[in-house]
Amino acid sequence: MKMKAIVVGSFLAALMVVPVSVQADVLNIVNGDFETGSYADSSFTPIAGWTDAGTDPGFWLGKDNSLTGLDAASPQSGALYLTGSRAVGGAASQPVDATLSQTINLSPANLALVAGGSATLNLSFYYHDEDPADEGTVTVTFLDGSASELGSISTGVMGPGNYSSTEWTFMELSGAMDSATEAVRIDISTHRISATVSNLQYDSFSGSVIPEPSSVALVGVFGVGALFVRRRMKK
Ligand SMILES: [Ca+2]
Ligand SMILES: [Ca+2]
Repeated sequence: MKMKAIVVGSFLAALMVVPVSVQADVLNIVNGDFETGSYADSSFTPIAGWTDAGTDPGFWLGKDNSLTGLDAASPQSGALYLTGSRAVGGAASQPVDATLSQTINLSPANLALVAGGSATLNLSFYYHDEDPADEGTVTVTFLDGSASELGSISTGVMGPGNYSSTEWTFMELSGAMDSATEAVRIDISTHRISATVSNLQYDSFSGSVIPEPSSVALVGVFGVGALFVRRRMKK
């Protein structure tokens, strides 16, 4: 008797939780913490989930500052971080500018939110840079069903002047999404002002799509979500 009551209660609780997951859904970033792979893997190995479109690798999986004192002493999460420091891979040279990208298709729940015309993308990550000669930028570009660019949001240039130098700094990027958005592309960039090693580190990327701005819009969005899911299930 008691067991049955608990099961029924759990089922009701689950029903009540469902709308919450539709209201805000995570962005399915692959390997956002850079834990898939091995130390010293380069962006040409490649690094799982991420693509380097350059002609030479510009990124590696690093773990400490034993090779150059200017890199992060330890990962912000887990055992590895993303670094622009070629010393990790033993490379003789590296590009002045490098960009590592990942395109993420929105989940059905996120597509429904976006189609409702009131969705905001939130992206967060950690950044480390204590070399004044190196700069980083993270940009998120919104793409429609044909991969055409609808708009973008960017951190702008991040440099040692923007945060405490030897610590990992939490960075957040947020912006309204075009209602035609079906995918987003994250571009992680490094730029070197001088010298030959890009001493920049990134770790722990995560993102979500949240309904904005009003709770009135939220109800409408959930209605669209329910319709969308039903249509997909019929296919
Ligand atoms: Ca990590
Ligand atoms: Ca440097």
